[in-house]
Amino acid sequence: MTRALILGGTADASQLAAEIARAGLDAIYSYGGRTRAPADQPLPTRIGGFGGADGLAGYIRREAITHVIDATHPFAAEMSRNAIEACASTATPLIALERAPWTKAPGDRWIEIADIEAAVAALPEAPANVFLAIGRQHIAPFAGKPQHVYTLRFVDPPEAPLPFAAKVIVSRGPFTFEAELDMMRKRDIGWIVARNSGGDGARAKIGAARTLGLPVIMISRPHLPDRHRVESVAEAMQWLRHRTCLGA
Ligand code: 3Y8
Ligand code: NAP
Repeated sequence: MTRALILGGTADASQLAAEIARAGLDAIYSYGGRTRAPADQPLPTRIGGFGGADGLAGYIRREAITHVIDATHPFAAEMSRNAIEACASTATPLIALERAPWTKAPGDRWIEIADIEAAVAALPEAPANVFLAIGRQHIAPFAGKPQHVYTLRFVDPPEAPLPFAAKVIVSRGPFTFEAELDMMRKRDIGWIVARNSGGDGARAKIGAARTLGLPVIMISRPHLPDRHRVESVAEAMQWLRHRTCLGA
């Protein structure tokens, strides 16, 4: 009997949940509990951590999960590593639904770097208007360059004082090209810091930066151990159906 666990939290995961619900397959959708009011899903939903890889393995056993689909974000590396470990220890089939990274297009002014610390170093010394489009969790290192005027974008209003003076836009996305262009022009943004998340939900800022000729400090994805990986919801559904038919 198939019972899939979707590790969600992305637009792709939401689309997958809709397909699975339409197919009438038994599945549970899981959020990490990062936002106050995550989008509703057409599947039974759980919110919050599992308690590390061991906690996830215990959950898989207790809930008689037969398949795990890691549809988390490419930067949700800890969750993905835990899923690899837990599925190995419980011999549970695992697939990752992970969109392709964005690739540079003609006109893009990208400075590609490996991590947040390198992103701070890549910013100029001369004061600039900087748009940090990297959420809430990893902004503290930018306090090292307080000379800039920072614009942040959070899903929820900040609950704690910010590590440096900044203007905060509260918006959950997805974002449109026109709105990104308008925001960057109005705030006279000179630099953008982004993660190479891929997908369509956050792509608009990359196109707006290209149109405005702005430099983008692009943080590359964390490396993950090898796992079966697909880039489309259709492929993930095919995998699930195929394994379900085989009763695996
Ligand atoms: C809680 C679920 C959907 C899903 C929408 C996608 C698109 C919009 C773009 C910018 C970049 C950022 C951030 C972003 C995008 C989609 C997608 C995507 C980037 C929600 C969601 C959850 C989260 C968690 C949140 C992080 C934050 C990252 C904001 C829901 C809306 C910056 C990633 O306050 C916090 O703690 C927020 C944490 C992880 C990164 C960070 O470190 O701050 N996403 N985002 C999920 C959970 O609890 O399991 O609330 O409904 C999902 C989406 N965010 O169904 O349409 O699929 O990528 N999310 C980044 O790209 O760097 C915004 O502003 O330009
Ligand atoms: P992370 O750093 O990889 O994970 C940290 C811990 O959060 C995990 O070890 C796990 O806790 C818990 N967790 C994460 N995702 C979970 C899920 N879907 N269900 C249950 N527990 C989860 O994760 P993150 O980068 O903070 O991302 C959190 C969520 O936001 C994910 O659903 C992700 O898809 C979504 N998201 C993240 C980004 C991003 O930029 N990182 C962007 C868009 C959406 P335990 O160890 O206790 O199990």
